[in-house]
Amino acid sequence: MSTNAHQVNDSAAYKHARVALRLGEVRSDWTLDEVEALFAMPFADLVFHAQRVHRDTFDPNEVQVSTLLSIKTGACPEDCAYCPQSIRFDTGVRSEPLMDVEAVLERARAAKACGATRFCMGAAYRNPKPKQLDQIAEMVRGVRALGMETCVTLGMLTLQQACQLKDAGLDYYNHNLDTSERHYRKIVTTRTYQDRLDTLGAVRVAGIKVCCGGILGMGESVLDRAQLLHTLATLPAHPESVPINQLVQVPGTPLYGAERPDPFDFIRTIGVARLLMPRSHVRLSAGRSEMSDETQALCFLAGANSIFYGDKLLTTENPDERHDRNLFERLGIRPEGIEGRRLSADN
Ligand code: SAM
Ligand code: DTB
Ligand code: SF4
Repeated sequence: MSTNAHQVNDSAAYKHARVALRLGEVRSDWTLDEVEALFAMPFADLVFHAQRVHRDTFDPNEVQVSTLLSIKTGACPEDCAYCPQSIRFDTGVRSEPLMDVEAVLERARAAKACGATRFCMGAAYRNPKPKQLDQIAEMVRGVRALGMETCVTLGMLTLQQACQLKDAGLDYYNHNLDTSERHYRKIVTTRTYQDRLDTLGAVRVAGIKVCCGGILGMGESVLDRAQLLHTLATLPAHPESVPINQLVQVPGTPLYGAERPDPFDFIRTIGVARLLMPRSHVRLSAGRSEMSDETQALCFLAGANSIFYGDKLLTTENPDERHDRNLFERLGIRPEGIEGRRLSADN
C-alpha cells in the first residue's frame, strides 16, 4: 500500500472515530478507552477537532485573563514533590505570613487596571484555620466589590468553610488533582486523592465554581495524563476552569531535573481537555516562561482560552507583561470581557 493510500485510510478511520466519540457533546460518561483514543489521534486531526469544538462555544480569538497573587507564602507542611513552598525542601523561598486585606486589594486594583478580569489568591496551607479564613473572606468581599471575579486556592476545605467563602462572594475555588490517582501517590504522601475529591465535592455543594486541573512533566506516562483528564471529565459536573500546568522546575524540589514534556504532547493534552470538556475554560497555566510563542499559539489553537497575566505566578516567573501584550497582538487575541479589549502595563 502506498503511503498516501494509508493516510487516506487513517483519515477515514478517524472520521469514523469522530462520530463514535460524539465530539462536541457535553458528556460525563467518557470511558478511559475513548480518552486514550483521543490521545492517539494524529496531531493535526486532534487540533482540528479541538478547534472546531472550541468554536461551537467560544470566540476563538478571546482569552480569559487572570492574575495570581500569593497571599501566604512558604512554610507549608505538605510534601508535594513539585512545590517550592513545602517546608521540607530547601528552595530559598522566603516565608511570608498572610497578607493584610488592604495590601491584597491594592494588588487587585492594579491587576484590574492591567486588564485582568479574575483575581486568584493562593495560600500555602494544608487547610485554612478559622481566623485565617475570616481574613480571606474579607479579601474575597473586597475584590468582588472591585467588580472582579474571585478565585482562591487554600488547600483542603470542609463544606462549612466552602459555604463561608460562597457567602463572601467567592466565584471559583482552585484545587488541582495534579495527576492520575496512581501517580499521585508518588508525588504527595501527606494527603490522598480522595481528600482532593472530597474538597472538590464540598466546593460544588457550596455552589462555588470549580477550577481543577493538573501538572505535566512530573514523570507521568500518557496513560496517567489520560486518567487525569478522564477523572476530571467524569466528575458529576465538569470543572468550569481546567488549568493545565507544565511543571516549573525549582532547584531543591524532588522533581527538579525531571524530563520536560514534548511540546506536542503538552499541546495534545490541551486539545484532549478541550474535546472532553467543551464548555470549560482550559487554562494554559504555569510553565509559559519556558514555552516558545509558537507552542503557546498552538495551545490556543487546540482550545486553551485562559492564562495568568503578570510577571509572577505564586513564587516563580511568568512571562513579562510586555511579552504577553505583544503575543496577543501578534496573534490577534483579545482579552475576554474587558472594555477596550487590550491588555495594559503595570506601570
Ligand atoms: N496549598 C494549596 C494546595 O496545594 O491546594 C494551594 C496552593 S498550590 C501552590 C496550588 C497548585 O499549584 C498546586 O495544586 C499545583 O497544581 C500548582 N503548582 C504548585 N507548584 C507548581 C510548580 N512548581 N509547577 C507547576 N504547578 C505548580
Ligand atoms: C494552578 O493550576 N496553577 C497556579 C494556580 N493554580 C494556583 C499555581 C502555579 C504555581 C507555580 C509555582 C509557583 O509559582 O510557586
Ligand atoms: Fe503546600 Fe500547596 Fe505547595 Fe502542596 S502545593 S506544598 S499543599 S503550597
